[in-house]
Amino acid sequence: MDPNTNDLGFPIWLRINHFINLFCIFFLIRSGLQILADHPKLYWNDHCRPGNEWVKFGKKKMPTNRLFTSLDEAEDVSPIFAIPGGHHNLGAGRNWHFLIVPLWIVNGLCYVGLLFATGQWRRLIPTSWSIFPEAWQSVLTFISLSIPPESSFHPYDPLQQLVYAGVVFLLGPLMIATGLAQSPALIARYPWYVALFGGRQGARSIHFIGLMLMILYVLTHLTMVVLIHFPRDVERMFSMFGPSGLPAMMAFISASLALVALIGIHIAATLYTRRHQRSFQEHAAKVVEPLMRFFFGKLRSRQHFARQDVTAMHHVNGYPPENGDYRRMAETGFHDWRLRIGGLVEQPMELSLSDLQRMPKREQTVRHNCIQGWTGIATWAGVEVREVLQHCRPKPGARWIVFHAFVQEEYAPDHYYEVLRLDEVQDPQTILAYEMNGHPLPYEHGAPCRLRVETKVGYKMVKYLTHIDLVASLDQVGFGYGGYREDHQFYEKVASI
Ligand SMILES: Nc1nc2c(c(=O)[nH]1)N[C@H]1C(S)=C(S)[C@@H](COP(=O)(O)O)O[C@H]1N2
Ligand SMILES: [Mo]
Repeated sequence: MDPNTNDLGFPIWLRINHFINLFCIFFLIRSGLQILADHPKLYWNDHCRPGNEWVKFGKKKMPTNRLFTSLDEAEDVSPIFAIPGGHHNLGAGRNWHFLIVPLWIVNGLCYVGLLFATGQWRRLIPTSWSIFPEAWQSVLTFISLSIPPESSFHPYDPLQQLVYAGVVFLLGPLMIATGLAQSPALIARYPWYVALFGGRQGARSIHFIGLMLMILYVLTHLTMVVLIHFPRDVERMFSMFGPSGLPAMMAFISASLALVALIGIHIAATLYTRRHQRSFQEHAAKVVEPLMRFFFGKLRSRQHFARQDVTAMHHVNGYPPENGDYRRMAETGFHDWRLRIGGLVEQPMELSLSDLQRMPKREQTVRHNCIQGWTGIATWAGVEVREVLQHCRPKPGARWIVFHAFVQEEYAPDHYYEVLRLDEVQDPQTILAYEMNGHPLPYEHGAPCRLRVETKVGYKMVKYLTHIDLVASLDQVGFGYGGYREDHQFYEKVASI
């Protein structure tokens, strides 16, 4: 072994960096499990056909004889494993994930930078091919349940070195790459990128496998620290002879304190998130939303799937309205339905289905990305929102555009509504769709007319439209957080990933 490596030690920056990393990883794992629980099924293609998943968690069985929605498929998860735990706390789980990711990445970049700046890289990066046979020897030693002799343990044995290098330089970047590939905005703009992973479900599946590897790594790493390093430290502490007694005691105490602090922070964060969902949502939004807008906000969709890519059984979220108003209109083929556009516009309008059909028609075959995790591909046709806006001419003060739906029983007495910023609906693939796969919109997918905005996750695309309002401030809409899901389920309003 390179003699230099014996003198590397553990500089203070390395310890702090390590602590921050562990702090982040725990949050990422726990919030990741929360996100997974909302659609605990993984697939290898973007059709997400029921029964086609390669792995599934939870015991729920979906009915085959009637409509079910993806909300019915969500599973509960214990707060011991997930943050914040519970049922459908997806909004808070995502906020934790996206709050921590930037910190984790910055910390990781500092780590790699300092590794190379200080020569510490020799700890991690193998400099000889002999590392592979040597690592194999270590595997054999561990299988025989003995611990490699201390002399060959400094700073790391070859197996450790290989695993550490793999985690830092392969697993970490892969998690970032497959995480990014789940942003609807990014993959709508660069469809080739997500194709690298075999689609969004491929990226999601690989992200999950990475998560499992990460958990495995953290567990073995911590076990090793507790089983091997702690006893050695204690032994040296008690020997107290020579130079190693005091540093060993310091190492033991600081590592123990760090672990206790980590657990304490997690318990506190979990309780806080569960008890103060609204205030957590507000605080997280200050960080998460600007970052999301900065990285994904300006991307325009450039998706063009082929007709034969269309998903045969597209998932549904949100049951069709059952009430008299909606029924009556449905019975006459929505002949009496009018889409009202009002608020801060020069020219309020009432458009019938045939008015919409007479306007320039746009057709697009695109992927739908539900925030819960499933996807589906369909051809949607309708009128560009920007075209309609040209006719009604927004007033200067108008900043937000609100889409309102018919009352659905699951949300009664309220109704579903979502808000987009006016500049977010300028994408030509943002349309008021009245056709799906060449037919009038089916009931379950939003008849007679629904919004499609291809750079956002699905909850923004209001189905069963009744009216559209232009407003100056979010305070004028619901509780003021940007839509029904934001108001009631604590989602954030940018929805680009
Ligand atoms: N009116 C209304 N629109 C809605 C919803 C809803 O519950 N009600 N669910 C949203 C969510 S979360 C998703 S993923 C998509 C699902 O569209 P689909 O049912 O056509 O697949 O619709 C969105 N629009
Ligand atoms: Mo969704």
